[in-house]
Amino acid sequence: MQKKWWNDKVAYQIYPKSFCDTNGDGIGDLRGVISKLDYLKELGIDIVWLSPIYQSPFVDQGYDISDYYKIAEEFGTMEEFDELLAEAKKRDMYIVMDLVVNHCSDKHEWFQKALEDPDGEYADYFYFVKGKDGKAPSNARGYFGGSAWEPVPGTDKYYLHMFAKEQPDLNWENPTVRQKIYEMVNWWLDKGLAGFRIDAIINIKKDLAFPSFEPDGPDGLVSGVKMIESAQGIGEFLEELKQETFEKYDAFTVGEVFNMKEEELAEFVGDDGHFSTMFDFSAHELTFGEHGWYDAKPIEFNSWKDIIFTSQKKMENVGFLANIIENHDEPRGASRYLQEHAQNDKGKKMLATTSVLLRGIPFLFQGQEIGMTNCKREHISEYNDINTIDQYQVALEAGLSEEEALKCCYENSRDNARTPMQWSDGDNAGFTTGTPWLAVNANYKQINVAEQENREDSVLNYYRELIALRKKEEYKDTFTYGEFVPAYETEKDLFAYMRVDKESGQKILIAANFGKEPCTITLEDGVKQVLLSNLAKEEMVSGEAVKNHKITLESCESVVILL
Ligand code: TEU
Ligand code: CA
Repeated sequence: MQKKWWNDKVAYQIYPKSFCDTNGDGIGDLRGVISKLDYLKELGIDIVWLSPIYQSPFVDQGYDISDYYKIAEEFGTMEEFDELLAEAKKRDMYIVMDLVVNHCSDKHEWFQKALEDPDGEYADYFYFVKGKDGKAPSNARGYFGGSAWEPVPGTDKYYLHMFAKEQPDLNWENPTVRQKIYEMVNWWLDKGLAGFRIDAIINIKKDLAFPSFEPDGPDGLVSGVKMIESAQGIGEFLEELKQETFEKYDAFTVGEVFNMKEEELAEFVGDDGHFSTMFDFSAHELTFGEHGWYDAKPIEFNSWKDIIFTSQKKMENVGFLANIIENHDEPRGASRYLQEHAQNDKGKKMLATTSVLLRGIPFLFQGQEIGMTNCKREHISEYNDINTIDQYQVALEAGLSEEEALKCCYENSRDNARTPMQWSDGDNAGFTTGTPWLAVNANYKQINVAEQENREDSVLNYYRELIALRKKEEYKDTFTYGEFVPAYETEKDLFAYMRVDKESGQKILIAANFGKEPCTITLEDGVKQVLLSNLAKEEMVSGEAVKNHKITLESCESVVILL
């Protein structure tokens, strides 16, 4: 495997709208991001990914872009963005933007022109397709519910939208569209951007026959994913995109890829892959309900561990995945992956340890470093997310009570991660002096940066130590390139693996007890040092505990040991 500049980096996702508001309008902004760069630097972050900051009507929180060349005025100005780039550079940090090019906003000039002249040039920027027997071309359902087709007013045509109807899909089959996208990507890279996180990219290749399938719900529709899965040849688009843009700049790219065909792994993220890396969503996919959030499955420890181990192993000679426990589309990792007995600081540190030291690029999501959790709401009207509103309806239609449907949202809503960042125990968690666009999580009095900043045993300080350990000169190669070797696999409730550097022979064991009962393991001969311990018990830190080559991990205890 070829070594690349980003291999040993640690990344952090900012959801700008909820990160830090500096002008009191209740919306996070670029000034806010700039003001927190030192905080991120101290945490050990190299790469900062910003969720979309382009001009947008915000129907889907900026994932509906109306002008790719403008900064949303809610967030600030292009000058401020340039300042952010410069400030990041000063600190040896890299800014990565979100690239949303499967679709744009219906308010984008291209779409407006297409509507004006549905037989003209711009109609071909989108999928304007004739209906069948007065109905939509197919029974595909959009990700946010309802038909993926919307009538084009005054015609017998429909336009395709995999997401909301305000997010028309761009026609990648049209070479002019592709050229315009490449131009735009290069324009941003020319500014000094380090790369992109690439949104919903698997959707860009459609099955142009637009077949209908057996319905999978009472609405008579079928998940749009079916149509995407029956499409062939996405690789050509992705290769062209890479060659025309990223490759010329040695940019870092991370794909948001669902439903990839297993045999395409190397094509996607191998040495000459379409992307530098892509997110490992395998754990998250475990909970996918067959019909929606209402039949989502709870996380079961062993399958969770297995699936992470499996994806670690399959990547071994291929490349790197980007490891996450949460993002802006997911519930909070601490609420999702930790059982009740572990939903505390110990558990959060343990989860951090197992995740950050995996092979791959760690991506933290804002607030993860202080252990932010899911957010309880009393009524569906307190949610903002378009997906949540739809899934609530789906749950009701499936016969759930309002209370039950609300519980599904509590467990799955994308708004769980989108509540404002908890900076302090002051008004609105120190996020804004105004009214936040989305209410803060009531637990900000207990969970906030200010409180954790100076408390030695806080989750925040643990994350700092953990990331520093990963980057420490002596261990960096092992944590970056070292092999992933499962350990103590028969110990129930134990999440343990070794990172092994084949060249130097360095071996580091990571072991975490997710269970309620203590767990004793025998260590190999030649234990050298305890590098990190989440409980910081005296005998563990001093190395006394490992002397006999046997250690007992109590519930929620994790250790990192140099062997
Ligand atoms: O998400 C794409 C996507 O597939 C998600 O909608 C996912 O299916 C869903 O969240 C289930 O967990 C990306 C963005 O991350 C998301 O925020 C956008 O809403 C979406 O694309 C459309 O741009
Ligand atoms: Ca603001």
